[in-house]
Amino acid sequence: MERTLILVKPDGVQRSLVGTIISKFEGRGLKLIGLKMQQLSKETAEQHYGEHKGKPFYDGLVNFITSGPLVAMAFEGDNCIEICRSTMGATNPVSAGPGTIRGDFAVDIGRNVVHGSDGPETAERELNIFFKPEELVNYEKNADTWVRES
Ligand code: DAT
Ligand code: MG
Repeated sequence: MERTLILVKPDGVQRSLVGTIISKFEGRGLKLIGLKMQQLSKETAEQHYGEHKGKPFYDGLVNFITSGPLVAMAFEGDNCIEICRSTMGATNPVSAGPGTIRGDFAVDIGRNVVHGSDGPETAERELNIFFKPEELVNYEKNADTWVRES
């Protein structure tokens, strides 16, 4: 079963978009299995964004993601990584389609309101940064038969 990490970044929290962003993923029928608010330390931010170390935007990215509280979520379900990425829209909001989170609520690549894991290995690594195994909840969702055929 696929799992993914989603973050409402500090800009999304400050702009009161937490509920709206959670609703976008929930509304598609994805199963929420973890949720918490926290402010990242520089060390945790560097761990999370390690793949971007050395890039010109790296320092700004670490400063931004540690600049205020964020909301971390875990979703579970077949294809949830790709489903979440398409719900988020393109990394640069200038190119994000209308109806996507970034397309509807962002204009700047450095303030793109949401993060989502980009593949199964990344998702596992990132979920481990934000959640202890026991913080991810195992449960049946009765509505799932109305969301997925099988
Ligand atoms: P995504 O967040 O869509 O997975 P990414 O992993 O390539 O995109 O980059 C991580 C974040 O870094 C991204 O959400 C915003 C920032 N970023 C990426 N490319 C950038 C650039 N060229 N200039 C400024 N910020 C950038
Ligand atoms: Mg990424």
